[in-house]
Amino acid sequence: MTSPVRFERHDDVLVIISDSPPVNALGAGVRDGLKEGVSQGINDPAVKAMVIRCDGKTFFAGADITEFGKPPKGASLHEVIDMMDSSEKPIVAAIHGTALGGGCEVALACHYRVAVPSAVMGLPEVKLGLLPGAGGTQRLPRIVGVKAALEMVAIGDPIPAKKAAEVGLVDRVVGEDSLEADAIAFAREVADKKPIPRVRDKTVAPDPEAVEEFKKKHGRRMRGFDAPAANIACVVAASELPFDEGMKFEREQFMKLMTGTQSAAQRHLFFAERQAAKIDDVDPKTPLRPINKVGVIGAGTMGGGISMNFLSAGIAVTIVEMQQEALDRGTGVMRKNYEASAAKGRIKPDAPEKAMGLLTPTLSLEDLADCDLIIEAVYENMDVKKELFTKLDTIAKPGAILASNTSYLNVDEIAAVTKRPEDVVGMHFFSPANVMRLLEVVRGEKTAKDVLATVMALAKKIKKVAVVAGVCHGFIGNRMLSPRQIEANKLLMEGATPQQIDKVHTDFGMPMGPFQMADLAGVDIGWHRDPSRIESIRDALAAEGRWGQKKGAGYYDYDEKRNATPSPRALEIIEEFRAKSNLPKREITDQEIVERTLYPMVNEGALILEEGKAQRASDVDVVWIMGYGWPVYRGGPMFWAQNEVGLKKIVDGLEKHGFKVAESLKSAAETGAALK
Ligand code: TC6
Repeated sequence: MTSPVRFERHDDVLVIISDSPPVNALGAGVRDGLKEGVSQGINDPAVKAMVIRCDGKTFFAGADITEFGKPPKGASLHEVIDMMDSSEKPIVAAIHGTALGGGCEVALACHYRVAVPSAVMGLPEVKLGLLPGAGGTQRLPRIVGVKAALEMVAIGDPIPAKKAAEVGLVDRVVGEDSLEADAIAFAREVADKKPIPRVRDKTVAPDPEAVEEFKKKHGRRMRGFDAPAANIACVVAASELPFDEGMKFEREQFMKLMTGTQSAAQRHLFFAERQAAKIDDVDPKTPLRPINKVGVIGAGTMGGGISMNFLSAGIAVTIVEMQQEALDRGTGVMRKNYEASAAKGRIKPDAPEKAMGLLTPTLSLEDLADCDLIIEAVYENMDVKKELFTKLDTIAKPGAILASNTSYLNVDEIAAVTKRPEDVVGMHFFSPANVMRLLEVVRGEKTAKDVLATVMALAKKIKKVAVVAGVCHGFIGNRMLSPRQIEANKLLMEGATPQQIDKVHTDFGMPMGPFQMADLAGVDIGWHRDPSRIESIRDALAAEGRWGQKKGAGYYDYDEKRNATPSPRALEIIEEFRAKSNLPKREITDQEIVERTLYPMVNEGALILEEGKAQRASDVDVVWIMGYGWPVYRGGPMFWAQNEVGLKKIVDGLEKHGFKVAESLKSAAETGAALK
């Protein structure tokens, strides 16, 4: 097999070049090639210095994640990095694209680093539940100090070349189009400089204040995750221990993380996210429909949020409302949201003007005639949607994609009122639509393949993670939410409190439990609005005006800042309703709550897969992580069931509580096969 690494001599400089698409991950072949190249450079008397660079779109983007958990092959990254570090001839890393993880560690083991202005460098391993285990946690603080290192390793966001140069991570920012030539020239400049600067020889002062401040600042976002604490501990070790001891500590911490369930879950998500973009029966080369202008119907919270996604990506939007006042209010909220982001420095100061300049507000549906994609975000009612699509069919230009943001309704039924059902698709955004990353793309029976491919590509452009769902009530996410809610309500009837049930969910790692969610969404949603008809606890709360956060009262009581406290009145209402049922009140364990609220979600997920309403189990995981805050470190419901709990236990639990278990779940539990 030919090596992905080649060597080119430029007089006294040896250039070692990796060409391993798509991202020059440091797989066995690349590591072996690097080792061979560096060894040649060291041993060839005519070579005075070396340059390491990559072909393609990026410098090494990290270790090859697909190799993790498999038997080791070829030279280890440590071996290669040690060899580079100890070379008596200087090595220059020539960086473009994304020098990430192991790639950044290769650069750190080089004696010098040059980068093009568009390059970024970072140690994102923490996002995979890991730490930079090839010396990154020990070398980086020695260059940038404890404070900056903590941000880079324990949060994992990369920094651009200019910033890297400011903090001493990059020695020179070179020409965007002359990386190799500039790196060779730089290598010649430093070829005879002695001693060779080695990061390992530096020391870094401990900074306990910075560590405390960091923990305080990021405590919330790191909650539940193992990796951030391990990364922090390694950075601290870098400031307290000699290099070799620090490396030993880093190794121990790395192995702990690598063999734990969290990293497996986080790595699963990395690939699941990318896999979700692929549609089994659609050729990735399918020609896409051009989308230069998007129409959005409805300027409420949802319509406004949806529009912002496109405006932020530089795509013009025509937004339609029925009343001028609602239109003004909607566009006003969008402007305010942009301005707040600019004030927080999240977007450039001129971004709000730029985005709002691409927006055309109107009261006329006819103004959507030139749109390439029209998304309706109106009231969730089949008759309303049908009427709207009938009109759109007469207005939209041929080839325009007609999308519904429905979260439950039958997209085929909506499509059937048009003469072009092949152009109709569901685009289910999650609220707030400008923030939440999930997009469920609902594939109707007749949705054309190029429509699907176009919407999936567009999703990537607006930075969403899109998952294809089939037509069924609630698609993937909301369909799985339903059994959870049903069981949570039953548990209330049997004696559990909203607090107990919610706490089981938040302790599990969810951002909120079923009743906190009900209070946020509105207890009155879907309520029949007849206070004399009390058929459920929810009805009883709604009848008393306890509609949730917006009313300051629901399953919980709320203060003006919407902080929740347990509500004696809500508990009374629950008890009154419960007492009428004659159900005996009993102690309910937290484990029973897990078994009855989370296991049925897995069961529903299995049914969704059986019915072909999701393409793969990992898609279900992506939906629940991106759309509902399932803890990333548990990998999504299907991953959790298979890898943390075990399917046998799930099936036994479901049977114990009298659920009808999906056949596929039963057989996977028996055979040990993976859920597909
Ligand atoms: C590490 O380094 C640990 C070191 C310790 C050692 C002891 N490995 O994201 P894209 C694949 S941990 C294998 O769509 P983009 C990806 O699956 C690693 N494969 O492209 C996809 O495959 P598909 C630390 C990888 O342009 C294809 O490449 N590094 C890896 O939107 C294209 O990917 C990271 O965490 C990999 N490391 O973004 C960086 N990376 O086409 C991870 C990508 O078959 N990578 N693939 O679906 C990224 O953040 C992004 O891929 C990117 C490019 C920014 C490099």
